Amino acid sequence: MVKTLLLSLFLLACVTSAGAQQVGLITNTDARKTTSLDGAWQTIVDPYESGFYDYRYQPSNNGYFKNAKPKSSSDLIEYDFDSSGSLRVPGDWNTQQDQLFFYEGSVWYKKSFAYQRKPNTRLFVYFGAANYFADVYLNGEKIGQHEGGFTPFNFEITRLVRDTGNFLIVKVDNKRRRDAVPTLMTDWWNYGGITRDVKLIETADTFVNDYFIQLQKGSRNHVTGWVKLAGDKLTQKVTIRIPEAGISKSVTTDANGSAAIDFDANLKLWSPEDPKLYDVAIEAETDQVRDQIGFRSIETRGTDILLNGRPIFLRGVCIHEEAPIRGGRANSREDARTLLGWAKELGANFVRLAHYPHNEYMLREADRMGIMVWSEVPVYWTIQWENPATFANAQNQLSEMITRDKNRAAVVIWSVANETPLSDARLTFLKNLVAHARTLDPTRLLSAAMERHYVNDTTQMIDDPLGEFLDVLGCNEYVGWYDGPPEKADRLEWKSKYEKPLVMSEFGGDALGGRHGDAAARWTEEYQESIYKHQIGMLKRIPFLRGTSPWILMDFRSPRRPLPGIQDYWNRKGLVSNKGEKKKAFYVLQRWYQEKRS
Ligand code: GCB
Repeated sequence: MVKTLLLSLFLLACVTSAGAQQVGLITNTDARKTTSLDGAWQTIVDPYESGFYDYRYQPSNNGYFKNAKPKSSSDLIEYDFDSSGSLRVPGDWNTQQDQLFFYEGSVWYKKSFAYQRKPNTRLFVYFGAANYFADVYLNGEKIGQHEGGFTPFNFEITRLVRDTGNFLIVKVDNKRRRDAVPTLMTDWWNYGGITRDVKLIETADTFVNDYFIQLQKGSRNHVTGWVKLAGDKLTQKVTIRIPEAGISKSVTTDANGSAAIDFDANLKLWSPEDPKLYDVAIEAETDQVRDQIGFRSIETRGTDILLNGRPIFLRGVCIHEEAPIRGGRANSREDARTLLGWAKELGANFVRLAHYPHNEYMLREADRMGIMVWSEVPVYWTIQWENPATFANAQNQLSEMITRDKNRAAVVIWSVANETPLSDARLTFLKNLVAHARTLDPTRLLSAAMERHYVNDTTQMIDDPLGEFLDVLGCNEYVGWYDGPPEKADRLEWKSKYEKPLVMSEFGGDALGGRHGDAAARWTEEYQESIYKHQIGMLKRIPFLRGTSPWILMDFRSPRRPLPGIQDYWNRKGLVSNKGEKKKAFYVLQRWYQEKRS
């Protein structure tokens, strides 16, 4: 009963997650029959949205989504995709065209394709992400819209698709809005565009829409979850097979296409030392999907974090989705390998993927490389806490993040917010997000980067009321950078109202790679190195500290950082520069992580 309720809540979230779609988000898309729509898309930059609104600012029936062509030489059509420019998908527009570097507004994208759909199949168009708001049209008809720049969505196009001459048109708008998530003020680049892969997914008439297969909370040998079919043959036998572990369990889906999964299994557990993944097959009568899934338990006991029942320290680092070396939004498996490879070299067993859900390659690679992940939604700084639409949007982004990544063993923490100022409305908002995350996924730990404050010159207190609802306390602090000199850390004590583990989710300072000088001189590698040395001294004295993720692995672009010659619109807190050079502080942290390992 409880399980059915949880499942219906989950599916409700999926269905509402992408507007008018008939089925929920399709997960594990790599295991499906897909056709990539990546590559060059024709684009029209539309700062006044005149392809969408008429001159009275009413939505037009005849916008650019019609892809109209003049029928005669006297016909007036003021746009033409085919002779306009093009942009690469996946990719942000800012780093593809100089004149779009600071652009915030709408760009229209068009891709033509042919598709011979086989009988008894369904076709969907799937977007890994488009920042921030997408209106999607096929062959001149609107098929849906999506809000939120960092999570996937799909729309069914079975009935609209033709054998030849299809044109898919997407209006992507990255204008910041006060009521959006994130809101107007952030410290990262608002890269616009279709920033992740786009694909057509062909499925059987009735197909495995989604599934959740993980160890039950608190158990190391009991697998629970569910499977959900979409289509019209909803009652079917579905078999879950893990051949390597000799497991084959069959269930029958109910009239809604759902069945609970529940069996004992003797599995080798996933861990950073041995990131074991099993081939798992989900075999319905009409469709089969395969996945690689790891099994591990994650829980807390007092101030400890337990992985597979044993206390663990999260040796981490924060990462933004900034592409190594070339800059722009990261979007490939190779980007993921480079970033996570640096984290490994640092001695990390953990990364905090800030400040929004990263592309799926990151999670897949983390699974393979044995790196635990903290994943979060962009509920950042000054969200409109009292606005129900803002809450619905945040909740939806949380649902889409959990839906996509809930089967990744690497994910150990979902985080609902970053540095949000205390108020009753904020507490209600975040409490509700935490509760929502727990209904979707009862197995992961919940956290947030919270507020903390000084009770006297040398004592930091963690008593943010949000702490009561979290499993792991997260705190950001910038002692040595925004808060006094690096030596200030030497005298600092940390106190917590809660008997819970703390992850110091940010600390650090800026250094321009290659800039050397006195350890007291800002922007030098020596200053940053000094911050890390004093920080580590302080961190060692916090009795309830169970993890650290300093800010940040690599420099990242930010419009808030204009200082010429030093920042040039980059936040320089990276341990690695945007060009890939390791700064001195990298080695300080590496030494500490080596020590913690042995
Ligand atoms: C923070 C924020 C992070 C910023 C960082 C900074 O506290 O969480 O998004 O980039 O400080 O560099 O100021």
